[in-house]
Amino acid sequence: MKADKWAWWKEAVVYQIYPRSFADSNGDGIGDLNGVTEHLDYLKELGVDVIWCSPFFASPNYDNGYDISDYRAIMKEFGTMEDFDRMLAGIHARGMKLVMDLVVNHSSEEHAWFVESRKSRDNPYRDYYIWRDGVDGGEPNNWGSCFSGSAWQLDEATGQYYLHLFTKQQPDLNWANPKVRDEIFDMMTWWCKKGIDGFRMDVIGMIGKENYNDGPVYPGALYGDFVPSCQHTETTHRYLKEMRERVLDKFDLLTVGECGGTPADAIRYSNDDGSELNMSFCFEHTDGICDHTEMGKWSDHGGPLDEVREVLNRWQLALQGKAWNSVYLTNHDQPRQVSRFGNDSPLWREKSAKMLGTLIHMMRGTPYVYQGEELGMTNIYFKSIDQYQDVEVHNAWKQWVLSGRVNATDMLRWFAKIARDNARTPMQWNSQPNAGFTTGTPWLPVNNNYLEINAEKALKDPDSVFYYYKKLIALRHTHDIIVYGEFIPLLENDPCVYAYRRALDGKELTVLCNWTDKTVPCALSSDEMGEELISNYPEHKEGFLYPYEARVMLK
Ligand code: TEU
Ligand code: CA
Repeated sequence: MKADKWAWWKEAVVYQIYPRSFADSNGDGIGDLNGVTEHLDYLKELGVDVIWCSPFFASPNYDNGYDISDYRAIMKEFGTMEDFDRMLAGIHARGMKLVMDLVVNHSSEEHAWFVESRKSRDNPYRDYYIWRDGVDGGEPNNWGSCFSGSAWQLDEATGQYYLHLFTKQQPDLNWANPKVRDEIFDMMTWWCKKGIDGFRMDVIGMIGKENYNDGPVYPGALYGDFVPSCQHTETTHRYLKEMRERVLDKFDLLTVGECGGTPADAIRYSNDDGSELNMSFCFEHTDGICDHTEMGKWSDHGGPLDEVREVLNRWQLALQGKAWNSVYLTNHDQPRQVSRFGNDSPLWREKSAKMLGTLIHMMRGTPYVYQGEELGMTNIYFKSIDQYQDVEVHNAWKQWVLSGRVNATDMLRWFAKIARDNARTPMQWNSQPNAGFTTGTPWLPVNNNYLEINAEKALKDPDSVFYYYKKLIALRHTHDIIVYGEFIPLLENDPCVYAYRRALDGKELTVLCNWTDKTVPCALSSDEMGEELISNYPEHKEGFLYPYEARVMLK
C-alpha cells in the first residue's frame, strides 16, 4: 500500500451536533447556538477536534433546516449572527474547528430565488430551478422523491412542474445554470472568510442531473428511480472539480461529501489526488443493508454482523492507498447505534456501546461521533404516529399506511427501529426535568431513560461510555498506526466476532469485537497479540471474548 500523505483531517475526530436537539439556552424548547457555546468545554473534555454542525441557516423547517431560505442568515430559532460569531470564536479558542452543513442540491421554496423563480416563465430566476412541462397531463417523468410521492410538483401559477428530489418544499437548484454555481461558490467563500473550517456537503452526489429520462421501476415500487440520471454522474464530478478550484483550494478545509454509492464512486469523490473532496460517507452499511424492498428503508432488518462487516471491510480495503474514508455508525438520519447494532438493554447497553465505538475508532478513516453516542443514548420507541415529527415518517405513513398498502402495526414497528427521530430526541445532560435540555417544553420528547443515561452522571463515572470514547479519541491522537496503518481483515466468517488488524512500520494492532451477548471462543484473544491499549473488560479469558467484549492490542 502506498504511504499516506499527512493531513490534519485524517488525524481528526469529528463530533456532529444537531443544534435543534443539543441544548436550549432560552427555554423555547428548541436547541440553539448559545446552547452549543455553553457546552463547548464538554466537547473539549471529550477530546474531539472538529465539530460538524447540522444546518443553522434561516429555514421554514419542513426538514429541520435542510430546507434553507437564506444561506447567509442564522435560523431565528437558533439565534443571531452575533451568537454564531461567539460560538465560532469559542470553538477556535479551544483549539477545535467548525464544519458547516452545505445544503445546495436544493433550497427551501421560501428562498428568495425560488419565490422569484415561480412567479413567471420569464422571470430572471426561472432557470435557477428545474422546471418542465407535464407529459400527457401528468408529471414530466416517473421519478419518485426520496421522501415518498412524485419528485415533481405542478405549480398552478405557471402551469409547469418543478423538480424536488426531497420534499416539495425543497426544490432542486439547477446547477447547469452558471449563475447558480456563481451564487453558491460566492456564498461558500463568504463563510470561509468568516472563518469556518470545512463543509459537510448534503447529498452532493445528486447535483449533476445528466438527463430527465424515466427511471427503472423496481418490483412493487410506485415510482421510477432517479439515481441513474442524477447520482454520481460525470456532470457532478465536473461541478465538484470547479468548486475545488474556485473555492476549496483557497482555504485549508475539511470537506466531506454525503455521497454514498459504491467504493468506486467514493474513490472518485475523495481521491488522494485532491481533485474533489477529502472524504465521503458510505451508506451501504446504514440505508443500504435494509433498503432491499419496495418499502425502501422501512423494515426491522437492523444490522446483522455479517452484512455490516462485509460492507465495512470492502470499503476499508477498496479505499486504502487510493482515497480517504470516513467512518460512522449513526447520524441524525439514522437510529441510535446501540439500539440498532448493539444491545440497548440496561444489562448490555454500556458494553455494546463501547464495543461499537472501538470497532469504528480503530478503523482507517476519520471517525464521526454523533451527539449522545458518547453517552450510549438509545432509540425512544414511540408507539403512535403522532409522536413523530419527521417529514420522512409522515410522508411514508401517507404513502404506505393511509393508502391501505401496509398495516399500521408493521409500519410503527419499523419506525421504532429505524426512524430518524430516534437520533433527534434531546441530548441528555443531567437528571433535571427534560434532562436539562430545556426549561420549557422540548420540541421532541426526551427519552425517559435520562435518569440512567446523562452527561452529568457519565462525567462522574470513570467507567462510563464517555470516558471510554475519550480514551479511544486520545489513542488515535497518540498512535500513528490507528490513523495510517494498513487495514487487514481477520476471521471474516466468524459468526460472532468482528476482528481486524492494522499494520504500520513493522507494528501490528489487533482489534477484536464480540457482537453477541454470549461468551464466545476467539483464538486471537490472547496476550500474544501484544500490549493492551483499551478494552471494555478489566480482565480477559484466554481464547474467549466475553459478551460485547472489545479488545485492542499493539505489538
Ligand atoms: O440526507 C440524504 C438522504 O439520502 C436521506 O434521504 C437519508 O437517506 C434518509 O434521511 C435516511 O436514511 C440528507 C440529510 O442528511 C437529511 O437530513 C435531509 O433530510 C436530506 O439530505 C435532504 O436535505
Ligand atoms: Ca432555544
